[in-house]
Amino acid sequence: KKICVVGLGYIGLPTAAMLANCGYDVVGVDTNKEVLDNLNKGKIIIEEPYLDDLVKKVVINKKLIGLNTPCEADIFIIAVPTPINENKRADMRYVINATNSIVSYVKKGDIVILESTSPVGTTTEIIKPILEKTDLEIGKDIYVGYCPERVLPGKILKELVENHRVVGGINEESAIKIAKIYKSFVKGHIYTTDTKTAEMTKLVENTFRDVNIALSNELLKICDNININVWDVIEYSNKHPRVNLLNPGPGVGGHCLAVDPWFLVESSPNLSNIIKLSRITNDSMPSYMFYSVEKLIKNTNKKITILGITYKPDVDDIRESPIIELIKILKENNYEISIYDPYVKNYPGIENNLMKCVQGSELLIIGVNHNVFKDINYEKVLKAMEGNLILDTRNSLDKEELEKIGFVYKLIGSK
Ligand code: SAJ
Repeated sequence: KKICVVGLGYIGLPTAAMLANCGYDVVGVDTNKEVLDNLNKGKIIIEEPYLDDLVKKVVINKKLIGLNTPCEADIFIIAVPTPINENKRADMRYVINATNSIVSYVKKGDIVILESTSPVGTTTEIIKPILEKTDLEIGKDIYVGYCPERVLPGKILKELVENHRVVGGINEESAIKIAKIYKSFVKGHIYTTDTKTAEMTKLVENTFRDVNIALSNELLKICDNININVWDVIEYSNKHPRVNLLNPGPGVGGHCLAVDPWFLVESSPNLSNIIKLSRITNDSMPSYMFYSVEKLIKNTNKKITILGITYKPDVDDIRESPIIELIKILKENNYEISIYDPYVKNYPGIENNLMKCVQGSELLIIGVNHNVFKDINYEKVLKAMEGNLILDTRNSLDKEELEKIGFVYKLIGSK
């Protein structure tokens, strides 16, 4: 069977490679020439453990090829981005374009699956009407459904296989046929339901995490205000069998948690109070980090170095990164800053020489806890710096060790 995967991003590419590895003939479609040129050489341009080896293997075996337009296939998978616009409403342009782009290739008996995280109703109200242009009967001549991805960037290949999946079919037959396809590589259970339930489930999962992080971020502010160490409070609270607080931090980034809860707010604005407030709380954290910086140094002539700007550790993704927001605020307030992140290649002002970067710095901000930062020689760093301050926004470094070598270490949310 032949599969056409439209969108070769963080989700489309690993899914395409996985299906190709299971024996399907897969065509990956993307409009980005750089992605296609690399893919057809067996290479990837994103940072994701083991994905490079898998892609290389299936491209060499000719099971996966990249094209810039869709083609005739038995199964179509749409995995394109669903961002939000400035009014915090879903921008469905890519989903609409992708669906339109496959219409002339869809034939009787084919299966069409949407994977992109989308507002509730997308499959029935956007995908279905577009596919009706084929004059084929939806659910009878062609099978349509929604199967959201649930993988964690950094662990994509592992979670693609191990996680349970939810498939929402436009009718039962569609759901069963789609579940069978995923069964080829998913070891977890595959639950079948209707499309709206599956769409809602995906949004709820990410909202759950966002709301819980917001609670911890709010606790951080409260603890700061009453002079208590929030990390101790979280540690002790989590000793309770039914409490599991998440980590506070500089804010919530990435293309999922910072976006998806807004789809729920959009659908029921007067009812989604906690969800909206959580988004606002998490979005307020970069400003709160700035306030923490200003408590440490209030002199615009001093240089600040930021270590790590991605939205979370050990990835190269800076989409919605709260540290990028913090950088913006620091710049607006005329701080001189230098930026170091070994995972990020093309960000304005990024420096790939750590020692050059910290030269003359008054303050070091740990923006994200990349694992490689543990191996930094902080003694050497301190010597190159002008001052001796560290602000850790991720609770990632050893206070005692740093203080022993002469740093003044400040962890957010601690006294
Ligand atoms: N974060 C905190 N505190 C925490 C955990 C995370 O501040 O305790 C921050 C991170 O630093 C990061 C953001 O939240 O900025 C999101 O990171 P994440 O690791 O929680 O999640 P993502 O965005 O990489 O992936 C999420 C996952 N969803 C859930 O865990 C419910 C993943 O399973 C989804 O597939 C993915 O969204 C998606 O694509 O929807």
